[in-house]
Amino acid sequence: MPSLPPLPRDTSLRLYRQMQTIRHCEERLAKSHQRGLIHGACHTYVGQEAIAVGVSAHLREDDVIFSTHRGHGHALAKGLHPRQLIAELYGRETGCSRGRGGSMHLFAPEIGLMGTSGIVGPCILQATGAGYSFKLLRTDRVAVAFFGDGAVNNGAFHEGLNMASIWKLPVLFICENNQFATEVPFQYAAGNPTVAQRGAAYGLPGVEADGNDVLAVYSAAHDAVQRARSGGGPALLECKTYRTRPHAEGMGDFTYRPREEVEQWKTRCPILQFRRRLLGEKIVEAADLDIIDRQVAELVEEAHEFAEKSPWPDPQTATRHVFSESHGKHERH
Ligand SMILES: Cc1ncc(C[n+]2csc(CCOP(=O)(O)OP(=O)(O)O)c2C)c(N)n1
Ligand SMILES: [Mg+2]
Repeated sequence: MPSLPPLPRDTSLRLYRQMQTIRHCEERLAKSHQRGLIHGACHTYVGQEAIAVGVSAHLREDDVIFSTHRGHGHALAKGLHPRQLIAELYGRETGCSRGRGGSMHLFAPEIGLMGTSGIVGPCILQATGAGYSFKLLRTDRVAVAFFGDGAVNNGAFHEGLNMASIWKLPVLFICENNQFATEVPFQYAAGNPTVAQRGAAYGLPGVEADGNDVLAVYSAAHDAVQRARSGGGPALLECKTYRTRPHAEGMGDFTYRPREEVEQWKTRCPILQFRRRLLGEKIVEAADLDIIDRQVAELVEEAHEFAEKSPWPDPQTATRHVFSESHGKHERH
């Protein structure tokens, strides 16, 4: 297992703040969904925050991530401001995709957020393609695909991992195994329900981490990112976790899993666990964390107010920023 020295206090506080920011945004968005403020679907990342945060802590702004339908946490961890996230879900001009995309089309290429997506699987191939371009350009940039357990029996998983392996591409494949694809248990859907073991089938390292422990994810991702950046090739990281809200807001939850199971997982909340650990090891005082909690609550409330007051996109511009408008060298002859 990878072993890292204890984290500096500042890094610990940053991880805590980022997880709280994701949680507060998601809880705010869940309420807004009930009020009809959100246009389109809303799949929250509640319970899975440690994964996006633990991985993104090792990424530079010029590294890229490709995400899923459950992508708010990835976007925030890569550096998207809560204002830009919330405004996008409310369909406003100030959103990161200028209100045209919503939850499943969050784009901010200037910070390496290459898109969330409603289609399960392609992010694996897109990240492989980005890794290929980084290798051709002789950079030390890294590409990351975040995807769920529902994507690993999709052909894209086989094709992407195999190609990244034979060409030693700088790609991280992060499987967020929350144990369900919508309402289908992964135990039922997979002949081999241990995703990490599948790395061996493609000749790349497959590592399993506790996805509710931000330090375990941080440590595993540290090794995988360093390896990819220095030319050592791709890695597969399986983060075992659980989503504690329904698949998407507005959906029912207890026809396919027992209420007690959900309640049990709530006690393993990644934020609460990290808080207990920081206090138990006397790395911080409770007052330090309480200040962060208050600051995050204010930040997210302000972002919500900003989004609600923001203008709608001008209907005259509906087709702008949808297709590439660049001409010249891309033009067909
Ligand atoms: C190619 C494709 N097939 C099916 C769907 C319908 N669909 C939407 S979400 C989902 C489940 C995804 O589960 P998982 O990948 O485990 O992600 P999670 O929702 O658990 O985060 C499915 C099957 C889709 N969006 N795309
Ligand atoms: Mg899943």
